[in-house]
Amino acid sequence: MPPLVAILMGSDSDRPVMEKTGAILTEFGVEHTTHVLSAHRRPDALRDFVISAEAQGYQLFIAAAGGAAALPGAVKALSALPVIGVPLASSEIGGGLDALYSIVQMPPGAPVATVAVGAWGARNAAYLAIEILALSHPDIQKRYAEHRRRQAAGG
Ligand code: RP5
Repeated sequence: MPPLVAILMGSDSDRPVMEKTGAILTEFGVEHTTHVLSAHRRPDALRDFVISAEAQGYQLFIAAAGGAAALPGAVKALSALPVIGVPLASSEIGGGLDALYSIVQMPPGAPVATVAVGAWGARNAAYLAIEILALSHPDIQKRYAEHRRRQAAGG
């Protein structure tokens, strides 16, 4: 089965936080790939990947960046697939507020579903992706429903 989710990040330095996203997708059997593609430093490589992603079978992007976090918005500008944005606390101001504001304040018509800053957001990006994909993938829906049952039972 081709990968459904592309996890993008602006720098290799984002990887330790974003490994949590991949681990949760793996736990739920969601095929995914991970790419370091900076909107600022590698715009051409980012564009090439994003505009060909849907034809390759991808259904959703998770894009993480810190500082002047252009990546999630740049991905949205190039694709109609859903984009989940993860703000990271990389710069020396704001503890990630800079990235949060950059990602969450997309103009109407270009949505990026923005999650919490850092590790919580990295994890919730995976869960949100799973919930979206579960709408059209019965196998993912089944695994997620079982997880929710365990969670409700206190497991
Ligand atoms: C952003 O700048 C990246 O997403 C990263 O969070 C931050 C710092 O990048 P490096 O200088 O560590 O490569 O674009």
